[in-house]
Amino acid sequence: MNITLAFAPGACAIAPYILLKEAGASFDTLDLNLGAGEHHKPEYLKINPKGKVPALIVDGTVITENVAIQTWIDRQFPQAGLMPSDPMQYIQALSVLGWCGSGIHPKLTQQARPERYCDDPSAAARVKALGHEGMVEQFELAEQMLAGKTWFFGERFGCADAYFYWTFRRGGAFGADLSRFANCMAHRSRVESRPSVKALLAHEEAVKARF
Ligand SMILES: N[C@@H](CCC(=O)N[C@@H](CS)C(=O)NCC(=O)O)C(=O)O
Repeated sequence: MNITLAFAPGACAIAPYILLKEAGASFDTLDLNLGAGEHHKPEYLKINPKGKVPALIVDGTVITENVAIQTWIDRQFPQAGLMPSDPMQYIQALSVLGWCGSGIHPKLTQQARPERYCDDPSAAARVKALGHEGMVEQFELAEQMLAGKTWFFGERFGCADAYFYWTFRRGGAFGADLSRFANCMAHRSRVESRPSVKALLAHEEAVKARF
C-alpha cells in the first residue's frame, strides 16, 4: 500500500503524521510550504481542491479532513489501538476529534488569519482578541477533560491525544501564557516524550531547514 501525507510544518497535519508513526505505517510526505502558497498551486489543488493540509493519498485515492484521515488510520491499523474499542468510548473519542476540528481549530485560524473573519483591517486586533478568548474557553474545557488522566481515553495514547496536542501547541504560538492549564501542559509533555512525536519534531525541523 502506498501512503503519502500532504504535510506542512506547524500545521494540523502533524496529528496524522504522529498517528501514522504510532501505527508503524510506512509512508511518504508531500511537504508543502504554506508561507510560499504551495497549497494554492494547481498541482496541489489537483490533489486537494480545498487547498488545505492534511490530505492523505492512499494508493491514489485522496482522503481529506483530519477527522476522516485519523479515522482511516485507526481502521487500517487496528493493532495500534488509536481509537477506543468500546463503542460508546469510540463515539466519545470521535466527539473530541470533531471538537478539535470545528471547536478549537477555528479559534486558532481566527488569530492567525483575522482577515478571513473580517476584511476591515482596523478590526483585526479585536478579531484576534475574540479568537484568543474563544480558544481559552476551549482549553478550560480540555483542562477539565484531562483532570487525573494520562490520555483522553484510558491508558492508551490515541487520535484524540495527537489532535488535541496540535491545537494546544499551536495555541501557544500566539504569545499567550498557557501555563495555567496545568493538565494540558502535562499532557503536552507526555505527548512530546513519545518516539512518534520526536520523529515528527525532527521531520518538522528538517522540512523547515529545506524551506
Ligand atoms: N477542515 C480541515 C482544515 C484543514 C486546515 O485548515 N489546514 C490548514 C493548516 S492547519 C491549512 O491548510 N491552511 C492553509 C490555508 O488555509 O491557507 C481539516 O480538519 O483537515
